[in-house]
Amino acid sequence: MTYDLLIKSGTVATDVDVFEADIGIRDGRIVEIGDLGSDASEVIDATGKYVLPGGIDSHVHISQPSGEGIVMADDFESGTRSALFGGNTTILPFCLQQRGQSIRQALEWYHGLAEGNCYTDVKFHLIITDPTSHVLGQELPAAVADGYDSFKVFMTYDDLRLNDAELLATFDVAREFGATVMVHCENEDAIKYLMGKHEAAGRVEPSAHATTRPIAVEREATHRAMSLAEIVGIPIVIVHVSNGAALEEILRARQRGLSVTAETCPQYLMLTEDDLDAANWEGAKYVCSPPPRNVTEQAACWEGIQNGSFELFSSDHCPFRFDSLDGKLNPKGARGFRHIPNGIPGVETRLPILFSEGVVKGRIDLKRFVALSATNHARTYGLYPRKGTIAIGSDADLAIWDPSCERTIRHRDLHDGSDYTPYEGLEVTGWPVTVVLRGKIAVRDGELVGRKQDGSYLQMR
Ligand code: DUC
Ligand code: ZN
Ligand code: ZN
Repeated sequence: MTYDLLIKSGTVATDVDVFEADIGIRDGRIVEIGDLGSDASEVIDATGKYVLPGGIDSHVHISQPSGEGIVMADDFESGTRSALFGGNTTILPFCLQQRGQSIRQALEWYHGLAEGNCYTDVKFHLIITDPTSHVLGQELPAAVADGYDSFKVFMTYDDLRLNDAELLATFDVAREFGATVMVHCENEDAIKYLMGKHEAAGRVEPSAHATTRPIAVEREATHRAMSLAEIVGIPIVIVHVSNGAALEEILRARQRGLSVTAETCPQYLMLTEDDLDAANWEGAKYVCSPPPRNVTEQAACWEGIQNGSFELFSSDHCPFRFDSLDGKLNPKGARGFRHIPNGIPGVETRLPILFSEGVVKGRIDLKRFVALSATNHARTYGLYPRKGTIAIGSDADLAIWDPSCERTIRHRDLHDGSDYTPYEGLEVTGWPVTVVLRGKIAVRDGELVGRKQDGSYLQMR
């Protein structure tokens, strides 16, 4: 047989081209693209379907320690299974260095969780919370040399945040050893000030989460993070941008010559702060940081998606259960917005939402969809051209989309470990019905055929 797997007669898209073709796969790689006959061990008829690069979600939280008594709803098994059903073949979750912990300890623990439990390929980002001189001088350079070459730093959360001196020092290591830095931009002192005011006024309900983290909190921190990057002389990734003012800061920094990659997420296109007002404390379901804004900011984020200001569209999947003591409704028995764990599920719905709201509604074309969903993630985090495109020699990571499939999003049909979706009842058109991971069918016509041992850790160096 010429091919192990042949995908016939689909509409193939990359970030630069859309064309009708067959794709021939051997030994997990794409070996030919064109009019390829039928000499294959297995043939998938993709007539009327789109054949796209498997999605890469470069912002996913799985099994991340989240404070005493609070537990993330997904481990690697459920998180990667959910990702797979949403048309993804690679995810990039975060390995958190807890304060006092060495980077190696954090990596060993996280690899132990992932090993043998992944339906998709994975590669870790580090979260640096304790940049001691030993960490900066020895541990981080060694980790980068071993291929852990992207890390996230936080400007908010007491147990995660770095101060400006620590940001500068961490950026400097990234510059020297060639790592990519992602920044969560919110001004913690301003948030604390507003929390104090709210609580003094008796405002403790979920909607106070949004009003204690207004746009200025994010805009100021975005400006500061980029200024510090400019001073050190490094490119920077600003993650989960929620509004037009922060995006304007990014555009201005780019005009000054700084290399800034910008990411936004489904919640900033589809949710608003009004969702946090839902009755019976259900507003907690939408608590994430930065918080959802309003329809004007949604429009600004759409514009950034349409004109290419955003290179990355990620889920920021950070799942907690709603009705659970270790989750959002009554965390550890406590009530009050400051106790609600921040983050929402979305790894499975990211691409169907972008496809339906973006491609089907005519806001973006298929090429931009591919760029935002896969190619730009691979380029930003060093996976391209092995991942993120359809080309000879690339891994055969493919999502076959039925562009006319109509579905109503219901949590009961999803595959994550949470007990709700923020998008319950949303009607979408288009769904990834078949997913291929390195030449192996993992989801066939909506049915799981892959195994949790099939995903690999992507060791790129
Ligand atoms: N930041 C994230 O990146 N994800 C969820 C929560 C948060 O604050
Ligand atoms: Zn963040
Ligand atoms: Zn996140």
